[in-house]
Amino acid sequence: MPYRKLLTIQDISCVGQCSLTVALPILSAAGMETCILPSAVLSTHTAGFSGFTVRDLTEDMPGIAAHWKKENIRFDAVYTGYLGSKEQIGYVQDIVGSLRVPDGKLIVDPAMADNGRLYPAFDAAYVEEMKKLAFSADIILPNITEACFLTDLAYRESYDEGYIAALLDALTERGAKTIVLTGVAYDASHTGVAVREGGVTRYYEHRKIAKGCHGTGDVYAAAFVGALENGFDAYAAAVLAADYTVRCIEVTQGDASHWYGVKFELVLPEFIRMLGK
Ligand code: PXL
Repeated sequence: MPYRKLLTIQDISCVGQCSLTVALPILSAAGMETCILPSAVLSTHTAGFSGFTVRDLTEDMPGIAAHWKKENIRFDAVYTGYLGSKEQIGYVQDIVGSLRVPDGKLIVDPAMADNGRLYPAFDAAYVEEMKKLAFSADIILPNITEACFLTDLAYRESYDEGYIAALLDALTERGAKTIVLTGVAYDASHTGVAVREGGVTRYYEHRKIAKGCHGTGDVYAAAFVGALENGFDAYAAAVLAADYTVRCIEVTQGDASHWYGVKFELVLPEFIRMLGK
């Protein structure tokens, strides 16, 4: 594969193994120049720590983008994750419109919700903005909660294949192109991912190891993008990312002090091998 330059836009949670502290090493390991645009700087992620600090970087975005334009910098792909504010989503759309190469992909992880709820920083107005970004993307990676917020369908704890098909249909009707729906679990000991591409849905099921490991959505999305940009198709990238994420959870489980993230670094050599490098 040719050497590629990717831009990822998400927050820096200084401690907590999520967003940029996960995406940057994983995408670099996948052999890409990984440029970053931090959406915010937080002392930790917001899922389980209390009293975290947040500096929203929305105001810095137009100046950074203007400088990149002046320097004629362009990106082969753009991958967005947790963003800092609803205003930011407009800037992100400008950046994608002006700084992505013509056939470059936009991959959006609408990282805003889990377990039936929005993350503390977000509200209904944010969801409306995220719909615009997500439905303009080439590929989206929502979990079931995020898919519900994007489609206004009711969230369900337990469901069958009919419910998942209805979610995928609703996302498609609203403009989603390729969909990688994560955390699709039909029984308590398994989970998996449903990939809809070109009207065809394929499901990859794997063992469910632990309940609700923080940061695994970000590990998954970064590994997916890394595989995709290495020439894997969406389903193959979704399978590889699932296998890698499961391994990350395996090496972390059993260490109760490590509740806030997964030890993804320990499995990077395996990830590189999975990519065939
Ligand atoms: O993993 C998603 C994520 C990213 N960034 C921040 C978060 C979360 C999830 O809670 O709080 C700041």
